[in-house]
Amino acid sequence: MNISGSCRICNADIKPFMSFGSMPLANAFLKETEFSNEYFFDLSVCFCESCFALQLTKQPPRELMFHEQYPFFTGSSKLMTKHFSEFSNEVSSRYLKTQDPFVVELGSNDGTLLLNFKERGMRLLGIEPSESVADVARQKGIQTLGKFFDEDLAQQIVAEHGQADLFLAANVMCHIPDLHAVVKGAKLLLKKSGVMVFEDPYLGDMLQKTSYDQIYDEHVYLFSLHSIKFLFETHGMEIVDVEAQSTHGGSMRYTAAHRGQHAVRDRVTDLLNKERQNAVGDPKTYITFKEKCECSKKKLTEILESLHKQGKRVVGYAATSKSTTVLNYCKVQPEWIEYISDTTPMKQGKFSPGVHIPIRPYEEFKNNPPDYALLFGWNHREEIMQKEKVFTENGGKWILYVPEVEVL
Ligand code: DWN
Repeated sequence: MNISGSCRICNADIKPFMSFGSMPLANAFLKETEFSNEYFFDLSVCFCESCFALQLTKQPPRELMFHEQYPFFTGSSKLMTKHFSEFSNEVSSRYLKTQDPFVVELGSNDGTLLLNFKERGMRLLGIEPSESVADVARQKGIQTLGKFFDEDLAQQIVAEHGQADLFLAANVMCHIPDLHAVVKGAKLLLKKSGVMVFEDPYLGDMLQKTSYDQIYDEHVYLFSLHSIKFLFETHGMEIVDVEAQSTHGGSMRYTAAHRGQHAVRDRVTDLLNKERQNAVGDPKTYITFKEKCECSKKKLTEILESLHKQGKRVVGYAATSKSTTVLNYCKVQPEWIEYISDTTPMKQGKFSPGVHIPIRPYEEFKNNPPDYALLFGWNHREEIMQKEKVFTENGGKWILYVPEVEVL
């Protein structure tokens, strides 16, 4: 833990404050024949006291994480699909008032968000390097470039399509180590009146809920508004609006614009003040966070071990990326969890990264319910609890670990 480096956003010196140990890639679900070649890296996090960004000490190469086998499809959650429909309504009425607007999305995944703009007949373009999900978007008629975004790509897009009115990114910015290249690209891409609207899991929520499972290979950052403000101001842009979202366990939606082109909403200053009041920039906050993670780990493993000894059937619910951090950090024993139920065909029949718990279709959970379900998809709690009313009414129990470890 004595490695040090520079903050990727503001270049200040940073040092790791917490190690999660050796970790596989969160979405590298694998077959039994692949166990011996599994990729592991040391997952540790640093906090930048200067711009208030939490970040990974090291991130694996992006081509190992985002490729033609990438198994996360945005459309797998009904509530997220609804969220993106509402998102499109809000930004359209607020920012797309010109004739023939052009909308570009960074990390457009399976096209769930862009489809809403397509239905309004707007010009649009997706940018998505993971071919598995990009292909699904193309099947919906959404033109998608299978590339990583930077200044060069921004220039190519402008040359071919003209400048954009709206540049979107949902749960994408926190995955990109070189954000300066993205913001330089956004500046080129956007018209003078254009805006970039993006949302990502919010550092303040992660600290408050001890949702340490937001930390994994793909999430190179957990942002505060302070860090995002610094980033955009470095490139002559500014943050003009922020809005808290309940999605993905607590996210923040940021709106960035060319400096001086849009009024800055009061809630930007309000959130900056709140972050200072909540000591988001205080190193002591991160020592407390680390202690809370260790406590959560201890409580969860005690429950799982005890249920195993009692012969209870425990099944994981949703093979989320986040579950990889929980299972490996908590050193969960594969025999404690019978399998993980998941609705994504690409994950089914494979094993969870690192711990190697089988992933099975949701129908198994439904047809032969276990005694306990360990809710790895806690961020979809409302949707899942609604769907699993019968399981709960029949005495099925839920194990939760965010914000507290508890059995319901
Ligand atoms: O940032 C990211 C977010 C947006 O999405 C990525 N790095 C990857 C991914 O994270 P995740 O895998 O933790 O996302 P979710 O949305 O919490 O989990 C999705 C998984 O949960 C899918 O495999 C489908 C599964 N699921 C399920 O089996 N039953 C989801 C729901 C709602 C369900 O009812």
